Amino acid sequence: MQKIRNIAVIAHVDHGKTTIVDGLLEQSGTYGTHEHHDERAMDSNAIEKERGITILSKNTAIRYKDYKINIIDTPGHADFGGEVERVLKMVDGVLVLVDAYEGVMPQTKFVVKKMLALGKKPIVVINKIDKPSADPERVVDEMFDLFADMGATDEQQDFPVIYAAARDGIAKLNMEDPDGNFECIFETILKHVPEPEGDRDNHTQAQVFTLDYDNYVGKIGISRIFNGIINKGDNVMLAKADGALVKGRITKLIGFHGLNRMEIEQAEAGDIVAFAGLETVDVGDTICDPSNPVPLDPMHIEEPTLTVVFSVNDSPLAGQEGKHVTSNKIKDRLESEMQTNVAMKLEVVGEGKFKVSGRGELQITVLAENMRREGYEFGVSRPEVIVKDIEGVKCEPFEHLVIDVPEELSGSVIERLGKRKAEMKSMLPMGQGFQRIEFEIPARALIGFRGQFLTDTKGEGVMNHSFLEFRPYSGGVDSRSYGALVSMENGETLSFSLFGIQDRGVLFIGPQTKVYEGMIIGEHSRSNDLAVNPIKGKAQSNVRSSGADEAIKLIPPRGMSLERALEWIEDDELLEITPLNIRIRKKYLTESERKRHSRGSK
Ligand SMILES: Nc1nc2c(ncn2[C@@H]2O[C@H](COP(=O)(O)OP(=O)(O)OP(=O)(O)O)[C@@H](O)[C@H]2O)c(=O)[nH]1
Ligand SMILES: [Mg+2]
Repeated sequence: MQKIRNIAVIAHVDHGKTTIVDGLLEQSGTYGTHEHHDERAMDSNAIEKERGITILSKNTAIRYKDYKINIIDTPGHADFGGEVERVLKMVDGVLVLVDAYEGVMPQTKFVVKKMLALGKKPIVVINKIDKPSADPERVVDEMFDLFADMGATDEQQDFPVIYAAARDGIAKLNMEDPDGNFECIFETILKHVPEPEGDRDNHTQAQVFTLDYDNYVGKIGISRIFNGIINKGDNVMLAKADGALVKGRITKLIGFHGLNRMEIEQAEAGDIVAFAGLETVDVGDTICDPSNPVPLDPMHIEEPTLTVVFSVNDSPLAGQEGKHVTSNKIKDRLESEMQTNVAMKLEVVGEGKFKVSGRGELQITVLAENMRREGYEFGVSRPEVIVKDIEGVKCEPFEHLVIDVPEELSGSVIERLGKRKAEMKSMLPMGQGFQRIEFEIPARALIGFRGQFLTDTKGEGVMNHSFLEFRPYSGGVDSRSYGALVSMENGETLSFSLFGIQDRGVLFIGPQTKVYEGMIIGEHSRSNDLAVNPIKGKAQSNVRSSGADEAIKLIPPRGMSLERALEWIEDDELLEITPLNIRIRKKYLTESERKRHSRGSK
């Protein structure tokens, strides 16, 4: 048998998971001497790189002494929490990272809870000890309390601790020790992570935890082999979650080493490998021995909590900027997304309308962003939470919200959240004039809150939330407090007219921008919508004004990113997303149509 250790790296967002994996690759000598690699190399796709976050969990393998260590880097953002749970089933130990200043955050709780429940052996890494505000001993205490609160076994509670500055490649077992390298991490893994159970002489059982797609070989399943061996060319039985057994053949077997994947001939119990050849493969399926197919426990897949409707773009500017604009194209693209993204669901709800459900706004934004980069053009509606019936009671998702705010602002933030039905759970001083306040709040009330919160705290506040549970529906919550500035004309904006409008609120666009009737060009400073004319030129006069034009000073518009716009819109509004622009519009473009429909709804 090969000597193998399988670990996952889990933590709250940004606590340094991908950075530490980088260091483990580097310091184990897995990167060849001439191999070029980027910082945080595991964040390999374009959106991950740009945003500096991990979206998909990814695995790699390193060699340390005569061991192979399979490492799975997981996403820390709450929207991708479902992945973490599946990944945890594939490993025997975990590195739980926690920021030496921020301490236990919502997603730390979420992942620790899952990890403990699955009986995994944790190694706690207190990361970013180089931060001037770091307080490692406090954070160790917080982790100890968290484990105790979440019902850790004695063995789990007795976790080893490593102090690290992952970015600088530094680690040590005691704060007092001089800075060392990652050797202590490797050694702790070998010592504390159990060796994989199972045997290569048993009947084959491998479970798929992630899917990938390749244009040449088709669907790829990444799986952990729990028993037996898999050879390239093997005939196997695929046991599906619904109990069906499907025959198939492994046409390609792929092994991992550092950032590379290579074809291999054979793999055995304990290892993590990818394979191609089974087109119907899904997450949770078991590859079995056809002579004795015994499926492994199915995997729990998190239910979606949020939906939006993707639709064919029907704005007056439709079809001018995108390559793929038809209902069929959009449908095909969404369907192919569902092939590999098990956390999302798709439903056709009408002519050119598709309901897409997922775990949160970020997950949906990432899909929309990928599509616009691929040349798609489409509309997206306001996110809605999924309300469901649990034993006759109407329930909605609730979230655990943690905010860090300057003390003098905490009053106003608490008041604002109170209006949104948040229940305050605790308040703690964090040092440097900051307070940490925890709430439980309906997910519905969080839609649109981030923008408001950043404005209220002048960008100084930090907020984090993660899914808690479904609870009885909490009744109506406040929506956006400001109306929209809506264009009443088609054409191109002029500085002169924008200048006249900018006192009415905050503009989202600048001059020489294409607009149409019903397009939203800004936020009104009052609660009602206001129709404005952004294309009106200056009245012609015979007298030459001396430099009047130069006197026009426009306030820079508020850039509306996809997320910001998605959070901002109301039920009667839509986003128009194209490869070149993100526009905000009214569903009904003319004022008379809007009047008619608002009357109808009352
Ligand atoms: N000061 C300091 N910064 C660090 C350290 N380790 C990581 N960082 C920084 O923290 C940021 C987040 O690091 P990542 O490795 O992307 O964090 P992550 O946990 O993978 O984040 P997600 O995958 O999005 O959940 C980056 O800017 C890193 O450079 C450290 O030891 N000290
Ligand atoms: Mg990461």
